Amino acid sequence: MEFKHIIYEKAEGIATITLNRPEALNAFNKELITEVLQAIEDIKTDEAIRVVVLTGAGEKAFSAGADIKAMKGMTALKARELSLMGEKLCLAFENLEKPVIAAINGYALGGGLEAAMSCDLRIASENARMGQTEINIGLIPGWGGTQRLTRLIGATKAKELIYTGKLIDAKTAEQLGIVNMAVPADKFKETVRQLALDLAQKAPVAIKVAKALINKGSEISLDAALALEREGFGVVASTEDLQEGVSAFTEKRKPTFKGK
Ligand code: DAK
Repeated sequence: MEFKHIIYEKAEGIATITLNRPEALNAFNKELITEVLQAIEDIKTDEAIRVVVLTGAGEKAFSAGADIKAMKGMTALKARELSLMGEKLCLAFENLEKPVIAAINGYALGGGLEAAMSCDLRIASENARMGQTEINIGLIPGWGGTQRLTRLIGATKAKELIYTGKLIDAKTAEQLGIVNMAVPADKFKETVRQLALDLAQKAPVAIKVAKALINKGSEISLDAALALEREGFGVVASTEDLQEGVSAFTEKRKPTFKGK
């Protein structure tokens, strides 16, 4: 596949999507979003891919958000199109039946943070800076930030970040629960790689079902969510991978899961 605005690589069961507009701090324009969506379509059908890493090119940014320059003089119809594309992008990561790690290597601002929050796990380099900065240009988060940030960290802190538009560092993001881990810059790439390799070895059906249950469960009553968990548990319990896991445990060896 030929791409201009992303770098798309596949190795060892891991697909890496690198947002590649470093001259604009990897800001999302229409072309960039389109290419990410194309890569996700490929990931969906490639059974060898078990885990996805999303990151930014260059030393400075994961993504500085939606392309502010492209907004100048934008018609209502174009703005609507951009809004829909951003929504689609975030939902594509959220609904992908494989785990997605956002490797936040620098600024993750506005739509950049919203994209990261639609991933399953977030690892930040200690030099990363994050914020819902839309308020500074007279906007509000438009790709799910008011909802996903609030669900991650609660209304009190979400309001503080969204109303002030301030940037926070990676350690603060870790304390708030926006990222799973803040890692020293020199250990960042290796930490992301090891996590991705670890997830790539896990049973794919179990991860897929767990992801769906966690994502959907927060939107419904506990009773209904527990019923879904029971059904999901039944599905996972019927896989060949469970039998492999049990055999490997008994035989004191590492399991090899096939996603069946
Ligand atoms: N868009 C376009 N270009 C950007 C950009 C962005 N979001 N952020 C940075 N750049 C560009 C800069 O313009 C500059 O390009 P040149 O001027 O050299 O051509 C280059 O990247 C390097 O940036 P700086 O020179 O500014 O670098 P600094 O280190 O000095 O500052 C910074 C880094 C991240 C603090 C600063 O660049 C900055 O504040 N950037 C803006 C970050 C931001 O506010 N992001 C949130 C964007 S709002 C919508 C739907 C959704 C959204 C909007 C509309 N519709 C439906 C219409 C979502 C909005 C957002 O995400």
